[in-house]
Amino acid sequence: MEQTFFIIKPDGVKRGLVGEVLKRIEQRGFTIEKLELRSQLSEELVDQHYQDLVGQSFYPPIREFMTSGPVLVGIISGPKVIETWRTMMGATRPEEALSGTIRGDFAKAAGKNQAIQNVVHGSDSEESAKREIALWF
Ligand code: DAT
Ligand code: MG
Repeated sequence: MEQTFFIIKPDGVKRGLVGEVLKRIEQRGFTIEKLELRSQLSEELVDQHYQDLVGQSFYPPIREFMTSGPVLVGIISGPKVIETWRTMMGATRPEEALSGTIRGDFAKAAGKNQAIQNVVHGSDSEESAKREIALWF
């Protein structure tokens, strides 16, 4: 069965959206295979997770945001879960995320030079799902 890796980011945990996000995963019929609260991420782990973005000028605020508070991380499984979870999350930029998606319903637009705080993460391909699951668990 296909698996993907997800994060409820610091904004999602701080704003009390854990139940809402998990409810949507369960409602959709996906199986929660692993679920862990990580109270403080290291900068090293965040940098490895976002290895493709580390060199970007906008990356330092992302690192700061991801280490700013507890996150919930997990693995979910089901048919086509990688693509379906991405659809359920919605577009990266809150202002572009459609209503009905997690980001479209909950993510707040970021100010200039602020990290985009968009509640959730999900692996974007089979290859990243494998890499991220191995990195985090
Ligand atoms: P996604 O999280 O939708 O997979 P991504 O992998 O391109 O998007 O980027 C990871 C996170 O980094 C994203 O959720 C928000 C932040 N981010 C991406 N591009 C950004 C930008 N141009 N400015 C600020 N933050 C950005
Ligand atoms: Mg991504």
